[in-house]
Amino acid sequence: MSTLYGRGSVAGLPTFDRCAVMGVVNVTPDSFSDGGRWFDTTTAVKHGLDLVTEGADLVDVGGESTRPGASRVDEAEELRRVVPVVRDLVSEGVTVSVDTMRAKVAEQALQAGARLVNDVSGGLADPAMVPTVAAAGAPFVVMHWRGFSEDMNSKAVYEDVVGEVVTELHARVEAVVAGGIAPEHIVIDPGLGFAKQAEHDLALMAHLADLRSLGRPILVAASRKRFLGRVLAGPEGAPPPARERDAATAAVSAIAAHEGAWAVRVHEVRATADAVRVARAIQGAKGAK
Ligand code: PMM
Repeated sequence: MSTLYGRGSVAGLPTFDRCAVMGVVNVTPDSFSDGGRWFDTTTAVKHGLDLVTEGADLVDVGGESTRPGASRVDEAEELRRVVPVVRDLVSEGVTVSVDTMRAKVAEQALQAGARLVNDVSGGLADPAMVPTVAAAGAPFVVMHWRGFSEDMNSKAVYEDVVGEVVTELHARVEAVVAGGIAPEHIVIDPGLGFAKQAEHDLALMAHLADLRSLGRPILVAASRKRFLGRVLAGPEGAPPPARERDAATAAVSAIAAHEGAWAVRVHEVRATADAVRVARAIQGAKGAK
């Protein structure tokens, strides 16, 4: 593994002395790995609070599934799902991020107290997103994205996945900064599973340090994704279901933390909270030889 680097910090968010843990609350009936489980406001809020008890530093609230093939939810429904959950978690003192591709949802979530906008399209899906986040002075996740979930698998074509993701993310960061979002507010994300096959995700994890050339903190969201299912597949080739991929997710969290990721985004927090603490302790022991 490569040497450790500083993981960076994001203006407007708490600072962490280790890789931060972002717990996921999907307020959706059809999400990729935990769809339907936290679908009403009360259940979703309780789940978010449980994630904080288990060690989440931030809670990411989303109301639209981005699993491959998913169709889009309408804006009114997304607002109805997301905003009350954000408001209630914020009132309990939780640092909330909002997972949305819509400017209106971002705006209302920020008004409800969200601190970070996590847009899997990096501002491409909604032209109003970048101006909205810029005007609010909020931190923003720029994820590598090539198109909506309906047909993103057809865009998983690369000659050099790491180089192309770095180049495309660089262009997005420049566009977002040109649109008025401060560089110190930007987090980058390789977008594991988005227009990527398993081998692309593995190559990106193997070369996570290459993303550091962009000079911004890195978010890694590997939790329960297909590439882990592929790695864990039995002799018949059948991948375990998403909810049986949490140990593998924690392994990725340890690697991401070791490689200097700013945060990891996970569904099951407890094991990842341990993993990032162990990574931190090992890093701390480096000088103790
Ligand atoms: N993946 C999902 C949703 N949101 N946000 C970021 N920043 N990066 C990701 O890779 C990402 C994301 C996929 O859906 P899930 O909530 O079921 O994991």
